[in-house]
Amino acid sequence: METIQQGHQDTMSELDVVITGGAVATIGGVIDCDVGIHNGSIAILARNLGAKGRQVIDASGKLVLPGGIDSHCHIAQLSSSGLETADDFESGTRSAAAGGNTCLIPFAAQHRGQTLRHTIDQYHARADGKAIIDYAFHLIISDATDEAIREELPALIEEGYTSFKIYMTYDLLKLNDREILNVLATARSHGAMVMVHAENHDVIGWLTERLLAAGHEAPKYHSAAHTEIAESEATHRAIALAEIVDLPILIVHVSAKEAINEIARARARGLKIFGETCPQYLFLTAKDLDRPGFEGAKFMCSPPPRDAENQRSVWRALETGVLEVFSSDHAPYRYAGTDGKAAAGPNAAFHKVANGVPGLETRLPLLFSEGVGKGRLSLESFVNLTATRASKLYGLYPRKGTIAVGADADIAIWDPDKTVTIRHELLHDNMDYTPYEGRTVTGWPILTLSRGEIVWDGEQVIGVPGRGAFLRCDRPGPAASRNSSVLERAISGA
Ligand code: DUC
Ligand code: ZN
Ligand code: ZN
Repeated sequence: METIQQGHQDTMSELDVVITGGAVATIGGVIDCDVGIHNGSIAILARNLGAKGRQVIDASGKLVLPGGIDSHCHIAQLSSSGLETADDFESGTRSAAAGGNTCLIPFAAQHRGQTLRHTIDQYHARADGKAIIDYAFHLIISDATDEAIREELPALIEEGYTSFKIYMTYDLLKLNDREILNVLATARSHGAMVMVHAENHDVIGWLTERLLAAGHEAPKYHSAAHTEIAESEATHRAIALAEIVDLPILIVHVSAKEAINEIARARARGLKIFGETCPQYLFLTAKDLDRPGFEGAKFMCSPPPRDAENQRSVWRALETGVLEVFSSDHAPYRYAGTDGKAAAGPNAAFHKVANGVPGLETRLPLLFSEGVGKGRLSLESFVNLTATRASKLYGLYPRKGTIAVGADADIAIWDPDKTVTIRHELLHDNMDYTPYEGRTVTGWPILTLSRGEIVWDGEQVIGVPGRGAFLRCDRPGPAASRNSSVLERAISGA
């Protein structure tokens, strides 16, 4: 995209960068104005600022949006089964920047036997010097020891790790209900947001055993094993546990109608339950897992893509606000080679195949094209779902996720008319496929600025690895309890 360098001879310059002529998505709505940037922050929103900028970016006919925040992605993560994701902090943030993102919140994943402090140190070492855009961390808690819950978590929350994910399934990650209650109680006392992977472990295990005994090993049986009833049951239980403790929680990667109904019912009863979904539940179905041979493994993730009716339910939940966050759940395991989907063999049984699909770079264009382009979502909803809401839920607002004076100048300029047929060769990750190969979308981010610096110019990622900064998160306001737990009511006799 063309920018004009005005040079230092202009003594009237007081802004480092001015974006002129675009339609700007501000907190007050979409308005035609210029954006003035100074020292990496948004300094002014006004008309006719062009003459004041050392660098002027002409965004006429374009949309000027907050950069995306991808608040659920797995980067440089060692899975519990020992596989490392294909993307590290360099390739992951490169791909994200080219997809219009300016902030990632990946996971620092604890393995059993590790302290949380060791986990955090490990992930900082993986990110240091590599990231092109800014990042924070959610913790994954898989070993809920007394020490981790009573001592480490409070200290880490204080230091800016104010959200964590817990799992109700996966052999080496799952917490039992009592452990979940312990985590929720600590989150409540110290003001953190808990994200829950809600699937019933024993249901999945029981179905898997029987499917395998009947000789059903192909990728498509992953969908059958991860039945949507396992998801809705666990969603219901997670909400019940959160209600007992009196803590808002966020259910991640919601895939199906019944789980959505659980969230909607809880909210109708006045509980603060937040929900997230991902592109795979809008744009893929169980039929994709039934492609010939092992190809279906490319579409395996948990929960799995469902059917057209569930897709419609997920769309409706985004339109009506029942689901408020749209993330990628980027979990990149390559299709070819021995370090990804085929690590247990080229035709491994479904329960041995790494779960996850890539999506850092395609998340925003897919939702823009099918959501904003087809009139399902307003531009304001799109921005909320892909940036603003996550910044609020995870304690980064108002620094991130909004175009407002004082916020970081994290901005994506979109050409709403640019048509792109997604091909993996166009993307910037370290994967060897995209599940969206061949899909045509309209609307694409043509320039990404991170704290006022161009990191993606529409053709190349020019941000230098290491410029991305680690962000300490505040205690998220939406995680505040209602001060009425079952325990407190019992003790006070209320
Ligand atoms: N499911 C998860 O819970 N995490 C990573 C990828 C996936 O499919
Ligand atoms: Zn998960
Ligand atoms: Zn995930």
